[in-house]
Amino acid sequence: MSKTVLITGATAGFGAACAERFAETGHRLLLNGRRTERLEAIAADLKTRFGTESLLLPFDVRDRAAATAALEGLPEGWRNIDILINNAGLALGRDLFAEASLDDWDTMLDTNVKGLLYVTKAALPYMDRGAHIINLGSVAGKEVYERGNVYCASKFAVDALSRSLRIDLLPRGIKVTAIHPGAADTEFSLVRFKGDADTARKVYAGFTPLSARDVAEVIHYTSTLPPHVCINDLVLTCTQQADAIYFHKDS
Ligand code: NDP
Ligand code: 8X3
Repeated sequence: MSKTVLITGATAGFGAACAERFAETGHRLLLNGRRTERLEAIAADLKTRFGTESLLLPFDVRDRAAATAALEGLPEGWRNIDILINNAGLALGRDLFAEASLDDWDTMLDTNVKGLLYVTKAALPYMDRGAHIINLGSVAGKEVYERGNVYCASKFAVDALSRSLRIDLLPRGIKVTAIHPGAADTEFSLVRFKGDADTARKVYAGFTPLSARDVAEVIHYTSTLPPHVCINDLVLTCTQQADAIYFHKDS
């Protein structure tokens, strides 16, 4: 059965890969991100390849009013969301606490935590029994690492919110899954290191990281289980990574 899937941060990385994966399996898409041209290109490509119906919701998840207006403004026929993938997020900087930028901290907390809250609150009126919320946490939300400070805190918050949302939504029969990937080669490090491609590339040197597609496959899998089965919490890493800190790199 075709479902309606709302994906935040669908212009790149896991979000774009999820758009493709859910399109391949016949679902229709509500695509969010700030870069509208990318959303348009992705929707056009998926339409051509899979006949996918997409509706674009280009807003900044940090903007509470915009999130609410976008969901309240859903046209007739789109006002029922089966799957919400709260994926939009970022790290900015990898600095010791004393040296880190307050602006970076604000952006990470506003996007990764408050953005997720705003979108979820705005989407819930359109989610019925059997719907599914999938939040992107991180291994950085399971263990902290040096210079991870506020990014880790934001992902620990995603972990806590996923667990507490699951409890609060039990009576409504809405599933909540938190997915916690390890290192994955997307635009994540380019964003984190503010366009420094050399530093970004070095993050993935000496091991084979997850790809966006790997993560999208797992996210998609969690959405295919019978109505009475929910994967609550799932950590996935590449085989050369054990947790947020330990890697076995090629010599
Ligand atoms: P990318 O940088 O490749 O993609 C991030 C996406 O988030 C983009 O589509 C971007 O779109 C969107 N986004 C960022 N800020 C906003 C905003 N304010 N409003 C709306 N959309 C926004 O990163 P990934 O795909 O790797 O990351 C996706 C999620 O997975 C993030 O939450 C990240 O923290 C998490 N994660 C990533 C890991 C990794 O190693 N890559 C590992 C574990 C978790 P646009 O710029 O167009 O708005
Ligand atoms: C992204 C993975 O290890 O860079 O959440 O924090 S890590």
